[in-house]
Amino acid sequence: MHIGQAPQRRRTKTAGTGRPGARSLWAAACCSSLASTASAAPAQDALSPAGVQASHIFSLWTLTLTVCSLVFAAVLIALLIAMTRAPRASRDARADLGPLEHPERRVSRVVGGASIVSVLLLFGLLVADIATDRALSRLPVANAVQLEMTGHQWWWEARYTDDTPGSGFAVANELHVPVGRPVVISLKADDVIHTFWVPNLHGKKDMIPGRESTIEFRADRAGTYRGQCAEFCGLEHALMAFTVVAEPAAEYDAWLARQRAPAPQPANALQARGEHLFTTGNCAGCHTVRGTSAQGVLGPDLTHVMSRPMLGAGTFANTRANLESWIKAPGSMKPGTTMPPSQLSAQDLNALVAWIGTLQ
Ligand code: HEC
Ligand SMILES: [Cu+2]
Repeated sequence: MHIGQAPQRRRTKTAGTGRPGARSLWAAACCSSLASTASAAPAQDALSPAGVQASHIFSLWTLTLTVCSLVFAAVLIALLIAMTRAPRASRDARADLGPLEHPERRVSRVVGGASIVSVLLLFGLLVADIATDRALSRLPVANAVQLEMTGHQWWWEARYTDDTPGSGFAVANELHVPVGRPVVISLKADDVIHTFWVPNLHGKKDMIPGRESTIEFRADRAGTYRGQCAEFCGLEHALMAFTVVAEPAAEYDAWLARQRAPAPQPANALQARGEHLFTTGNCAGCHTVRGTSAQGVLGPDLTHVMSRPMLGAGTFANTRANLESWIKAPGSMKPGTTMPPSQLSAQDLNALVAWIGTLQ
């Protein structure tokens, strides 16, 4: 609406000011930000911390920004004073080099004082930096949710490793965590270096092949937060996102129970045909569906694939049409993916998607 009005305004204005253009830009920015709050897009914003770790980082950022802005303003003011203090009388007048020829006491005092203040401020920032690092490493992790996350080109595998043997399970591209409880994730990489980053919850942590590192955070505010791989990892690096759903303990427990359960049995002949195609076709070589004979590990676990709103690591919405296009030609939606296209007939594809649709 605002965007539509802008050209009209432009016509009534005299040309050459450049302001209407700027105004319509603002209107566009405003509309798009309204639109993004209206849809339930997951948050991805380091400046809106939803957990204690992100708050520590946010405080350090605010302090650094404040100190640096004040110093910047002070330098500009000093510059303005210097420029206006002793203007030349005319173009031909000799420059006033008085203070340089006979060093003024006051000038050396001001310069010396400013140097000391700079050193103190920089030292203060260093102390704040170290204090933040210590605070980040001191998150109490008793009773933490433990999981393992592996970065693959270009998707995320997460394993909920429970103390009850046999009740662990894998999910892809979507974590659920309980609000108020610490989460400890051990990070690995399968192929190249990836970086785990959920700006609302914590800073970045590299995932390096052959090495294991951990990240600890706690979500204190319920919500859905977007994570993004933050280390260039190849062609589809930009399409390697995931979400963290932070929810109250009861909802988290219900989610755990649903994810632990194996896939349901096919309820009709069409679905049974779909399952047969999946477990006897190449799909089973790469994907696991617990409760069937499919036990591949090269691709995401699909046992409860329909419980995820997005597929392909945040690339496309989980709709029937997208699922069909993906299975037919994954490379057209995410060029470079290792999942191969399939030559299924329309009936077979229909059966396959009918069965996948039951994997809630
Ligand atoms: C060579 C291994 C391989 C084969 C064979 C394969 N896939 Fe995949 N599949 C993958 C990989 C890898 C991904 C993750 C792609 C990404 O997000 O970048 C994937 C993703 C998917 C997804 C989206 C899952 C999600 O949560 O994002 C579905 C659904 C899927 N495959 C179904 C199938 C079906 C059905 C078949 C058989 C017709 C099949 N796949 C065959 C490797 C494979
Ligand atoms: Cu990556």
